[in-house]
Amino acid sequence: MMIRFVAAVVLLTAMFGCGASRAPPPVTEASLLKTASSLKKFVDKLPMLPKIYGYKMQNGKRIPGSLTVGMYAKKWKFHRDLPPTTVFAYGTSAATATVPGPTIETIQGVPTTLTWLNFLPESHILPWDPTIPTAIPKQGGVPTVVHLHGGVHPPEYDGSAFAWFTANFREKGSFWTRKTYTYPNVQHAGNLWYHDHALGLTRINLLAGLIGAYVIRDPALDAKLNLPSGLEFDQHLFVFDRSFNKDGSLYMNYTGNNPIIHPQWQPEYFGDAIVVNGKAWPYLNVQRRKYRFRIVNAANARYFRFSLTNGLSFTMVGADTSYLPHPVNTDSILMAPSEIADVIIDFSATNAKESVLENNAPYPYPTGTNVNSLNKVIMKFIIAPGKSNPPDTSSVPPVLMVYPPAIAPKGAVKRYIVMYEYQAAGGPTHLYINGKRLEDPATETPKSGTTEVWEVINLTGDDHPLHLHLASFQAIKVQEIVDLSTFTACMAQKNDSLKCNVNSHVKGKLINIPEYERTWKHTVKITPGYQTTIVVKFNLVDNDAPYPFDASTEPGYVYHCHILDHEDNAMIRPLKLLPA
Ligand SMILES: *[C@@H]1O[C@H](CO)[C@@H](O)[C@H](O)[C@H]1NC(C)=O
Ligand SMILES: *[C@@H]1O[C@H](CO)[C@@H](O)[C@H](O)[C@H]1NC(C)=O
Ligand SMILES: CC(=O)N[C@H]1CO[C@H](CO)[C@@H](O)[C@@H]1O
Ligand SMILES: [Cu+2]
Repeated sequence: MMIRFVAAVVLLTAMFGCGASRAPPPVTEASLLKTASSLKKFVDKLPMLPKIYGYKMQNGKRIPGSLTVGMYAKKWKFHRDLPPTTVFAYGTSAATATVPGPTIETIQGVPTTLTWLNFLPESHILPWDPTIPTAIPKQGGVPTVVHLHGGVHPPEYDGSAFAWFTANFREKGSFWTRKTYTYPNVQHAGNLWYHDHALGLTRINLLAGLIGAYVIRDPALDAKLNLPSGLEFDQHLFVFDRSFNKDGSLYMNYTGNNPIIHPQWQPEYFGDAIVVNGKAWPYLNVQRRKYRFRIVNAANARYFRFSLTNGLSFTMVGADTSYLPHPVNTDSILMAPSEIADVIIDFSATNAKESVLENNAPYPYPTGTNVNSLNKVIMKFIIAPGKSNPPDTSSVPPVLMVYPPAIAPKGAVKRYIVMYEYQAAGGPTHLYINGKRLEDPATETPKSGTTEVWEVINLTGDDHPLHLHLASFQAIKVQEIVDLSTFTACMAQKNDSLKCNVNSHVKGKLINIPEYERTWKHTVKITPGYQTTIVVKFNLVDNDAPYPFDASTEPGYVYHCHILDHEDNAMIRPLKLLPA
C-alpha cells in the first residue's frame, strides 16, 4: 500500500513538475459548465492588443529593428466576474505582457531581429503527459520555443520543436542553436502569428496563453488598397475556447481518455467559454462604418463557423498570409485552428443597434457535438447611432492582389500524405502521418524553389488542419474516396497509397472549395474520407522567386496537423528541403 502510494506521488511529480504534486482539483463537466455559464456575456470591453514595432525609423526610412519579448507567468482577468487566472503571457516586460501577446508590426523587406526570453516558473500551470514525445528538462522549468506561423525564414529561426529552452537557457533541446532569431520579412505582406512550438507541450503552452499576432506591411500597398486602417478601424480578433475552474484557474483534464497508455493526453481540447483577445464574450463599441478585422482561430482544436446577426455579412479580403484576388462576400466563414480570416465588416449596412458574432461549427468538426448557448456566441458589436465621425473614407477595391496561380508545372513531384488515427480499447492512442513519427527520417524532401503536388488523405473521422512550415499552398481539388473500407484496410497493411491503388479509389463526389480559401495559405482543412489535392510552393509566391536564403540547412522544417492535441501526439513530420 505504502509503496504504491510513493510510486503514485513520484509519477505525479514527474508529470506536473516539482512542487506540483498537488492533487487534481475535484472538477466535473457539470461544475466547469456551471462556472462558464455563470459568466455574464458582453460585460468586458474587447481589449485592443498592444503593438510593438520590428523596425526603426531613420531619416524617414524604415530600417531593421530588434525586439526582445519575454514569456512571463502572471495573473490575467478573463472576465469581470472570474477571479484572476494564472497565465503564461508574451510581452516586453512582466507588467505589460498580455494574452494574446503584443502584435508585432513589421515591414516587407525590412528584417526584424527577435530575442525570445523564457521567464517561466519551475513547473507548468497545466498538466502534461510524459508518455508522448515531450521535451522534459532534467532540472525543471517550462520548455518553450517560438514559431512564427506563416513565416518564410531559414530553418535556424523556425522554432523547431527540438530547439526548446527553459528559463535563463538553463536547459536546451537537441536542436537549440541560438538565442536570437532574424525574421527576414521577405515574403509578401500579410497576416502571421507567433506561438509556442515546444515538443509535446504545444497544446498546453498555447492554452496557457503563449500566442500573438505578427503583421508584415507593405505601406505602398496599404495606401493603394485603402482598406479601413488605424488602431481603431483595423484590429485583430484572437478567438479561442477555455474552461475555467471556479477559482479562475485554467482547466485542462488531468486524466487521459485512455489513461493506461497516456495518463493525461486527450485527443481534443474543447473549452466551455469563448474568449476574444483575452476576454470571455466581450463587446466592442463600433461606429456605423467599415472595420477591418484580422480574425485568428487560436483554439487548440475547435473549428469556428462565424456569422453575424441582424443581416450583416463579411467581405473577406485575405486568408492566412495572403490577400484574395477579389473581395469575397460571405455570410459565414469556417475556420480551423490556426487559420486567419482578414475581413471587412460594414456596420453601416444595418439599422440595428448591435450585431453578435456567432458560431455554429460542431466539435470535433464535422461530426461532433452541436454548439450550445455558450459556444454559439463569440462577442457583440454595439453600433453607435448616427453617421461615423470622422466619415469613412476607406474602400474595398474590386481587385486586391493577383499572385501566380495554383498550377503545378509539368513533371512536378507528387507526394501522397496519409493521416491516421490509432485506436486501442478505450479510444484513440496517437495519430501519425504516413504511419511515421517525427523522429523517423524525413521522407518529404522537396527541392528549394520548386512547386509540388501533395495528395492528402484523411483516414480518420475528423477534419484536420494541415499546416506546412515555410511553404505556401492551396487546395485545388477535394474528391471523395470510394470503397473507403477496402482502401483503409489496405493502407493499414501497406502504408503506401500507390500500392493500394489510390487512383482507382479517388473518384467520388467533388467538394467545392470556398472562394474565400482560394489563395496561398499556410493551413488547409483536410476533409475526412476525401483526397485533398494541394499545390505547394517552396518559393516566394508573390513573384515565384527562389528564397533569398538557404532553406536546406539544419534542423529543417516540419509539417503537421494544427489541432494541437494531434500535433503533440504525434501528427507531425519533418520537412527537409534540398538545396536549390
Ligand atoms: C477527464 O477525462 C476523463 C477520462 O476521459 C473523463 O472520465 C472525465 O469526465 C474528464 N473530466 C472532465 C471534467 O471532463
Ligand atoms: C505501417 O505503419 C504502422 C505504424 O507506424 C506500422 O505499425 C506498420 O508496421 C506499417 N506497415 C508497413 C507494411 O510498413
Ligand atoms: C477511412 C475512414 O475512416 N474515413 C472516415 C473519414 O471521416 C468520415 C467522416 O467522419 C468517416 O465517415 C469515415 O469513416
Ligand atoms: Cu489533426
